Amino acid sequence: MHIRRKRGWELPEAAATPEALYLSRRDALGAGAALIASSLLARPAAAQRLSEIPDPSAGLYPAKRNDAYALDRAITPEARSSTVNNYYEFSYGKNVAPSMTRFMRRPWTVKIDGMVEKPFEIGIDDLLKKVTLEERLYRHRCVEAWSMAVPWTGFPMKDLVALANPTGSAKYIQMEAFLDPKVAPNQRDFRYPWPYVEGLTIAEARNELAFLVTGVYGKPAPGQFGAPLRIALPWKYGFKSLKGIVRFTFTDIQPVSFWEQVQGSEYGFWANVNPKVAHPRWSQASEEDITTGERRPTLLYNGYGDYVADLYKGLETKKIWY
Ligand SMILES: Nc1nc2c(c(=O)[nH]1)N[C@H]1C(S)=C(S)[C@@H](COP(=O)(O)O)O[C@H]1N2
Ligand SMILES: [Mo]
Repeated sequence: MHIRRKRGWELPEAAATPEALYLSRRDALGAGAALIASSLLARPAAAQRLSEIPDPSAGLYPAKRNDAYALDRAITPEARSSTVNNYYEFSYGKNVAPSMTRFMRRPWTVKIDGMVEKPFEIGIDDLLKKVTLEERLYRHRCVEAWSMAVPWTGFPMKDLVALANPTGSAKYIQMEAFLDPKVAPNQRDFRYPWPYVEGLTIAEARNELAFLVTGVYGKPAPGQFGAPLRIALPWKYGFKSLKGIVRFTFTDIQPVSFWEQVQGSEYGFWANVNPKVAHPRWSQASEEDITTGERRPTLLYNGYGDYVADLYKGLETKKIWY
């Protein structure tokens, strides 16, 4: 089958190039083979060989599953969760991977700055040496009212907070995604305030559920899931779980997140899941499974209240739902 590069996102979802090809395409670029990549990409056999170029972190997978986080439903098949994504830097549609041809997972440097003992930068593979990866099954609830269940691999956000060693005056962490319009086509769209920014209180970041994600389905994460570093905050609407993170800034000022800047009347800082608080344009009472189409009632804090409700004691009547 000949798939011309340009046609990737014109194809119907079912006919799009399988994930393996995109993975190997990025591996090829990562290995500095950019010049030959475009000719190889048209030929699956050659791409197959390129896929043998190892991800530098591949040996860390699969990580041991932490059974504390059980699901009440089946894991969403990878074929579905890897083709129904939100990643506005690359596409405003849901099939994002075909728009990620220029994305590279390495080199990737993470900066830690602001109100910390000593600001520093660290390469993702050095960061991975300082933490222990584990697998967790989490449900994910997008503010658009769809849901999925995914086996993330990563490490607790509290371990990163410990490495950062924040000063006593830090109250929040601002998290920033990469900015590179050469790689991410929509970052040339000036209607949006790139880079994508999100924030947490330090108490939220230290909650055991806050999970920095490097892999999914027992291997390094494909680009559309936010490789090589994203966060999973399963009690909050999905837009808080930013992808492509390059910076954590500790601060005493509440961060103004991307969607808050774009549409502050609809999206705020807290964004905790609550079935009783409707989005201004639609109900949040139920959610739709992206694979089965099944509708289920939305649960307060997306069903994770046992872990996080204490964080919001006394704040329940405030604007912590959007
Ligand atoms: N950098 C960045 N992170 C992002 C987004 C985005 O557009 N850019 N979309 C968010 C939204 S709205 C959701 S629902 C989740 C989707 O994650 P998934 O594609 O892995 O399902 O990513 C979140 N993180
Ligand atoms: Mo979302």
